[in-house]
Amino acid sequence: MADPTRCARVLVEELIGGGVREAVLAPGSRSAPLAYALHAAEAEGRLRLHVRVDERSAGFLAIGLARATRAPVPVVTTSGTAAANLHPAVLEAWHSHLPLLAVTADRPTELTHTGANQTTDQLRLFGRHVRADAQLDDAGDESSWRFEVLRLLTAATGVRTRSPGPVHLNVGFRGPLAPTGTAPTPSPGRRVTALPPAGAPVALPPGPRTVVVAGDAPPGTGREVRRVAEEAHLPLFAEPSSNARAGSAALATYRLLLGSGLAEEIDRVVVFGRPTLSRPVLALLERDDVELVVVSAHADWVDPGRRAALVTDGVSLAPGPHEWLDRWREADRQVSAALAALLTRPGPLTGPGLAAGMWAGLTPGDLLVAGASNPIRDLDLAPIRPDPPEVFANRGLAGIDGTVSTAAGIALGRARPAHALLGDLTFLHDANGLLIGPAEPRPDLRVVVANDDGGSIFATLEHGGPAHRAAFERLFRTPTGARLDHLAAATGCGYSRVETLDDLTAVLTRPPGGIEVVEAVVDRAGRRALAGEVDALVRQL
Ligand SMILES: Cc1ncc(C[n+]2csc(CCOP(=O)(O)OP(=O)(O)O)c2C)c(N)n1
Ligand SMILES: [Mg+2]
Repeated sequence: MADPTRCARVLVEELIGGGVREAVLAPGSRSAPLAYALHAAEAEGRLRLHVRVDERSAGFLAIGLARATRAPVPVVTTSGTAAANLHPAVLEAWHSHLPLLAVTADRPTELTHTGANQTTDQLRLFGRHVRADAQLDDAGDESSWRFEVLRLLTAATGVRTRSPGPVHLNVGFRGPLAPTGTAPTPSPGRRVTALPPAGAPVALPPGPRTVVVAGDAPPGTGREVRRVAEEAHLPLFAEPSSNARAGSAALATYRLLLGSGLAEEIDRVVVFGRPTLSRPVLALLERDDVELVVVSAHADWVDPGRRAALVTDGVSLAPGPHEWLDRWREADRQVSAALAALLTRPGPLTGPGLAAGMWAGLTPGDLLVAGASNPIRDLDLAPIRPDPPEVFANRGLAGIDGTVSTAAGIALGRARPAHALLGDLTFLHDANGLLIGPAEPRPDLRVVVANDDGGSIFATLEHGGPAHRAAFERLFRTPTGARLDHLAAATGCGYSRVETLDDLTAVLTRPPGGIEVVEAVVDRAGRRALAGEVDALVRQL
């Protein structure tokens, strides 16, 4: 006998037993048994529910919650296209090792090919981009419901594979879809324990001139990387979302310094996290004359040139001579001073100027979500400070989608105000992330939009050159002329506009209250020329 209410209650109970504390739901009828079960669990104070109307945004809200809490987060949808809208978040979770649980309601399998409404083949909907999947049915037995949730949570958290990531649970509901009075038996409370921790770090022999590269990584990893580099006196090339971009070893302008003679002296690179931001770093990882050591906590690792000499969980490095780091620091001091002069000369606000202002204006306890495209690359040139904010970014696939929702998830997951720095297209792409109903937990989130009316990163690439001028605006920049003030008004968000760094600093002195859109108009026409000037700074060394 089908018993959707009991099935949904058992599933939710097992999710809670497996550590789920936040859940995201989008509305629909087929998913109603799960909706009621989540609602009941929230009323009992066992989890917190977030309801969103757009499934793509809902998926990225779950991404933000998972990033912030490191716990598994289910996102529940109805059947059909609703389920498919989770695919971008599933891909991001795959590449970012996040325990996202895509829970999709379905018709019973026998109706798949009958032309029934809102019914398609949802089995393996996300293809090879889930770590595990399961097909359940409300006519099944309780032990299989419990077992499959346990199996999926184990796969999602990666405790036995060291490969956390998304999973898919597809549940066929026959009905009745409204609650009936059945109560499941209590969970047997099974446990799956983690694999033993990795052994001692590999001691790297002293001698080769070594640099440390820190790509995107959670805050805990970032702190560890910083410690390793500082203790061994090694130059540290740390992306903003590595959370290692701080302290005495980190170099603000490393991306530029890789174009100097110093870079040729590098013998060995130790890479942590997932570097994606700049061509000079990727070229360094691919160099034939450099020994590459990759440190990864996961089953997979980064090796763009397919030439890593060692892949390991951790390394230890004896302190080397100060001279190597001192030379890099001196070069960084000179290039940083020239960069600061470039960015503070009179004229309109620039993207890198805005990013530096934002980096300087946030306090150590702040949370910052960096959007793809220029914002995160501009932050990657900001001066090093001892105590920067924690930084998060969707670098799994570097999409410009879902970022407003991700930022909301970070703020909600940490129960603290958050800031985001996003390009205008990145912001507009997830405008639905601003739609939050009156009964929902509301984040305190200030979204600073670097508005240059379109995708200005393309102006700094080959497409922005004179040869492609005729096609550039329409094919690449794609200006929208959108009125951000109207959008903020339509969605009930606060709005302000800043034109100077002083305006921005004034805004940043008060904590965000609710969702605020801060439109920062940044120079568009000079972007390509400025990028050229920045790249040329290293030639003055
Ligand atoms: C979902 C998705 N679609 C397309 C892209 C390709 N893309 C990369 S940057 C970019 C433009 C971003 O514009 P904006 O957010 O305004 O930032 P700006 O380049 O102006 O700094 C696009 C379309 C992407 N990364 N993700
Ligand atoms: Mg833009």
